[in-house]
Amino acid sequence: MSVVTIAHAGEIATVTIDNPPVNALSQALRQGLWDAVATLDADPAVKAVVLICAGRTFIAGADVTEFGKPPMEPHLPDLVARIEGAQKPWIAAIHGSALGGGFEIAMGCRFRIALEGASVGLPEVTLGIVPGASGTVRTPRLAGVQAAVDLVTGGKPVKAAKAKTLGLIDAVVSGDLQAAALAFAREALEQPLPLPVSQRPIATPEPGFWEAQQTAIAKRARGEAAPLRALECLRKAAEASFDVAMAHERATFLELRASEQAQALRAVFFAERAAPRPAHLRDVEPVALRKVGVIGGGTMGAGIAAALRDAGLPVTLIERDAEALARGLGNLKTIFDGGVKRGKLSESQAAERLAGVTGATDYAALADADLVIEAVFEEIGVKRAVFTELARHCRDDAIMATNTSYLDPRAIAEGLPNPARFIGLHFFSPANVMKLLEIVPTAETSAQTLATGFALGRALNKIPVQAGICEGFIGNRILKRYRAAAEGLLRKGVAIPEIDAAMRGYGFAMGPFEAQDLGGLDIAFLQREGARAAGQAVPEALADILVRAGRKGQKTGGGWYDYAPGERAPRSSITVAELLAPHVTEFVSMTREEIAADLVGQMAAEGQAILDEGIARSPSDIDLVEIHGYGFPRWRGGPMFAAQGRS
Ligand code: 3H9
Repeated sequence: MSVVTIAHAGEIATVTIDNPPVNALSQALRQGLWDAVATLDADPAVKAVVLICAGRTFIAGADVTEFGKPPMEPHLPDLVARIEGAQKPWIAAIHGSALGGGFEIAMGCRFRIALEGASVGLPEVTLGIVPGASGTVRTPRLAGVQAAVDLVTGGKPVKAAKAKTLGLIDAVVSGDLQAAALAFAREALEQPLPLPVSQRPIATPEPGFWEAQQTAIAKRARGEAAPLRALECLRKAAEASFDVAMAHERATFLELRASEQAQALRAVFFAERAAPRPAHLRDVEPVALRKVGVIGGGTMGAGIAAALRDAGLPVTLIERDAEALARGLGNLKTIFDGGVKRGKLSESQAAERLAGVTGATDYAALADADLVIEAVFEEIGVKRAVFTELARHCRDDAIMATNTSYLDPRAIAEGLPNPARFIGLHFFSPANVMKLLEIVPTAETSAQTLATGFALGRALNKIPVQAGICEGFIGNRILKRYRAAAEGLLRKGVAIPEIDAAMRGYGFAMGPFEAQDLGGLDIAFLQREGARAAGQAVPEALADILVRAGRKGQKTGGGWYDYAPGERAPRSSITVAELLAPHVTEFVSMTREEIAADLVGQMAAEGQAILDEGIARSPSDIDLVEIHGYGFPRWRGGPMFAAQGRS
């Protein structure tokens, strides 16, 4: 079947695009639309054209799978111009999302209407590029420079109602989109037509506008190229002619499309979409999840319960006594109240989320749970006791998960009557915010249990990644190597602030030492001490020296840095320099680039070991773990992508 079909309703023609899954602008689709313009221009009976899409969405953008290949005719900017120049007015009828090239096509139309719930946007910067078919040139003509800057440099789509307020669309409709579009078209034909978007003027912004935007965006972008290049294009649109701005945008688009950042972001884009549905589980039916139990209402348990509630799942929260339960429910309330404060939830939504949590101190309350996630203290005896209770009270087919981050899940599952339904589900704190979910099967875990872990990941809108069993799984194992490597540099005489600055320069929000000061040095210290007590040969870390000196991070007024009371700004510490001096054996000089290359290289080397041992299934899984769990800059593609790029 053709991806573009034409139908007639009186003097209005409807062009329907049907190019699953998301009506991306493949060459065939561009050609189909190109030809449709000619066909309809040549048909004297047609007075206006409605452009509408089949399936789940309007055009979601250029076909990203074509980005690695040479551009093929008809080029998108030419197609947008052709639609705008058509002899009959075109009306874009938008449902789902009109994104990137999809919204650019819509801007080529004389009118845009959208269903309530639809959104429009220019997410190109999230792919390391700028809009390449007039997004930076037409958007300010429709909505002014401020809205255009927000839309294009931020990459975040806006909902129909806001799009209407901004002038990006002409009407928001409900019900039958096609009928609404036909009615809109008939009415529009009664009025004089508005100017094509390319012919509209752009109001000149206040003096200093561009400079202020540049400063703000550079700060936010932390080395990511596309947002600033997009700003440059928008400025050109405001200051030069339409044609000059178009040429500038196209050249920038083509240059960035071939850049390493864009390649990295494309790889992440596809890895993220592949992650929730791994090929090896394609034919395995997950267990239906209707009711979930969470054991433990501490930071982690409450975060997990909140994530489940955000996904609409009823939750039973179990704590050991009434007091702990009250604390756990209080933690949940704090999370939802925070959502209200940040404008993410209404008061009534927050109340509804909390009302969906049933607190209990008796495991019998879990009799009808389909899945139970344990999030209690990281101590093997405590965890085993929980699973003994679960085995007694849960249904035989209920899935039992541990949220352990460092313990061996096999040891936790020992003695369970039906180990096929046991699995590790490692959330990251705060669990209702962080996207990463490490899914850790044991040898006994059934395919159905594993598939259910992924189904949960999808339901919670997480990035699920399968990990094998080793200390720290994928993410914490790499973190350990990263920290050890950073300490290695300290031993060679590289200064703490230099290392942190190098990693910030690379694109992390924080360097390794600042991050430890924020999170606390004691957790990893206690793990090392535990391993030592169990007879393992764990070498002395520099962090151990600090913790023994009472320096556990910001919470104790000092860790790798000193902190003035009530302040979070790190200050170099003479005490730390003195404590560590005996361990500094060399004085090497390294540039920040060399520092970052060294540390990222070590992360990648650990990643390679993890792959070789079969702990991770692919390099892109490791990259997703680092990006979504550890703040690795997305536009670098992850340590494995970065290492591959260097070789
Ligand atoms: C652009 O437009 C540049 C222009 O300015 C200039 C050009 C000259 N291409 O996300 P989902 C696939 S840049 C190819 O799970 P949802 C995706 O891989 C583009 N494929 O669906 C997946 O495949 P599979 C700007 C694409 O319902 C399937 O579709 N546009 C594309 O949760 C379903 O995807 C964007 O960045 C694509 N553009 O969400 C929009 N998009 O089933 C990116 C998706 O084989 N897309 N696929 O795994 C989205 O944001 C979401 O897909 C959308 C639907 C919100 C539309």
